[in-house]
Amino acid sequence: MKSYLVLLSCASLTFILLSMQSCQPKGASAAVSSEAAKAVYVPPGKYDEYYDFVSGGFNGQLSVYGLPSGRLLKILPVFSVFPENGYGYSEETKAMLNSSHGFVPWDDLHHVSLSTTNGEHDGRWVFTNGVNTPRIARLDLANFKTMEIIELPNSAGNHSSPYITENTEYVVGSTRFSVPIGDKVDVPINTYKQNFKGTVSFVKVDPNSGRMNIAFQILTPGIDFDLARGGKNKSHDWFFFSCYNSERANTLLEVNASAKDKDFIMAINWKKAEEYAKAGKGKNWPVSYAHNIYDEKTHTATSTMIKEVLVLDPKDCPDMVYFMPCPKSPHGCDVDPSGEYIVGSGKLAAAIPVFSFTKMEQAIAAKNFEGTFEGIPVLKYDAVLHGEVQKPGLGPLHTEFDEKGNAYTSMFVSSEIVKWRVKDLKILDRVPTYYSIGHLSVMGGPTKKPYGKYMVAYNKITKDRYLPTGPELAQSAQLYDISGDKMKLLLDFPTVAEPHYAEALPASLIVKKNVKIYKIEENAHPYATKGEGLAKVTRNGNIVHVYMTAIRSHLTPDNIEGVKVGDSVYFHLTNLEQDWDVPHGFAIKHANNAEILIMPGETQTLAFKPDRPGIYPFYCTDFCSALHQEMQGYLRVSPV
Ligand code: CUK
Ligand code: CUA
Repeated sequence: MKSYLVLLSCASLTFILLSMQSCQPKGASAAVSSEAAKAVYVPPGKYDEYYDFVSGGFNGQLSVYGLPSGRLLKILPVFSVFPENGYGYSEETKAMLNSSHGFVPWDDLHHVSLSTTNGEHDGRWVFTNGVNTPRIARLDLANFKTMEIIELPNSAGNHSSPYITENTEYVVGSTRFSVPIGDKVDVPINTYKQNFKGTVSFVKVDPNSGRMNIAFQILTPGIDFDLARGGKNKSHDWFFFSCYNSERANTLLEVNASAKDKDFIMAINWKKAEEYAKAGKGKNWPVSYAHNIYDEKTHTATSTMIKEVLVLDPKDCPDMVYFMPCPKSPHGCDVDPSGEYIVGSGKLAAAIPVFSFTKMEQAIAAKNFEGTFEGIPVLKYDAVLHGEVQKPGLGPLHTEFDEKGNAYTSMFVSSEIVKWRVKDLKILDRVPTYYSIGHLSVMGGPTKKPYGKYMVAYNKITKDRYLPTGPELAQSAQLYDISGDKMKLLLDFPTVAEPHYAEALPASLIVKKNVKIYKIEENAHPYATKGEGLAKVTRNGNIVHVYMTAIRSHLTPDNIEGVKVGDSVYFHLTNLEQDWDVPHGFAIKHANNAEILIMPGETQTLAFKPDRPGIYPFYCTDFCSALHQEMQGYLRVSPV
């Protein structure tokens, strides 16, 4: 009888989901005020106010937009190879995509975290997560480059990541797909409940260099971790994670993982975890994971394989992990600017629960538990609840905050954003999104001091918003003005692949730090050629190194002979320019590879193994001057 009811409610939920998707709010040309165009217009030659870093989802990249114009400025490769600049193709960048499973040139990038100091944006780094091969990347906002990628062992489906603590002490990773970990990995799938587990990784970030290393992992029961946020102010020492599938189903999750009324928000006291790690409460597990670092002096990435990781088991570490019951399959888990309120968003719940950090501390002190789950104390729902936002809409997902004490929650199923007041949980306004919004992003929304002003909806479904482009439509974002009482739609702009999440920051935080060129005299690449007169070709066995230079408007050397079929030829191209915005590119006919793009002062290498005799033209691929077409040359390949 019970399971029949469950099936019934799931069937009706599926019905709601399907019917909502087939009858989105009507009127693609919905109300936009005549002021909207003015509000988003950035005159030619003027800059946008905000940089917006938008995840590319299944394209594994990060795109950079200007706001409020919605202009696409750049695509930054992170977890995927990128022919535009040779990322993952050049000899220097291949190591960035190395993993314990070898070269993995794709991932699913969902989330973005901008580094903060004392809870406010500092404009230094952006962290992103790779979901599929669990990884975390760090990009530097001075050069807009992926500088570091660290793989997370003992995990699968790194979804609630790369969220950060207030001072960027840590960036976290987690396990969405529980898997057998440790030494027993080949087990029947139906032994999920006994054998499947996960970890939460706390990756320490060096405050000066930004370098990451996994400080410790915390063993978690076999439930699915979805999203997370670090505490602020009084909750500074804590991290909160949403988790679903506390049923621990391993099949038909849409039925079996939604059986229970409540799942959990997991609260971790990371300060305490640090102490336990220091006190030797953890165990070093033998594992293998890659740590890839790009060095800006040598313009080269190196990959190191690390062989163990420190794991803390909550069983050995009391008062470190707690569960707060949260209705029903929570997705979003967000902390307000004060650090007092934690918002869990049950996708299937009728209300939005808001938890109080103060009450949580009191409940912990009073041991006000309703029981334990896998040995971890479960606090009483009523004891930790600040209150519920009633009848917010259908399918609450994510919440962000403005500077005036308001919260904004995305509603996937009813395709809208609901604005409510944190203090009294009163709903103040609602506005449709086109269509089926996932995340939303308020300017500075995850920080201690939100800027407000604009909010962007990142939508899962586009339907009729743009000119159709075949069966595959562009994904879509929408910009809203949130400066007044009512939210106002200003602009639609298409995004690059699926924009799960994004975070924006004032352009003024970055512009000053922006690297313009690399000084040629500081180039420490082992094959750098620091002047045209130094260009040369060397041979060692069947390895040929071409030390080549590029400067408007010639490549040196431009006639290369003496290469034989089967040789491994390395073109090390140094761009001798010392002017801003004069890259040169390089490609050679038939190379089973991409081009490379070399910034002023930089050296990059394209490897080529000719398989037949002939004359192979090469040329500069980036239009660099009136004589760009003249930047070309020939490689002669002779029979052995
Ligand atoms: S998300 Cu990854 S499924 Cu709501 Cu952060 Cu889109
Ligand atoms: Cu150099 Cu085109």
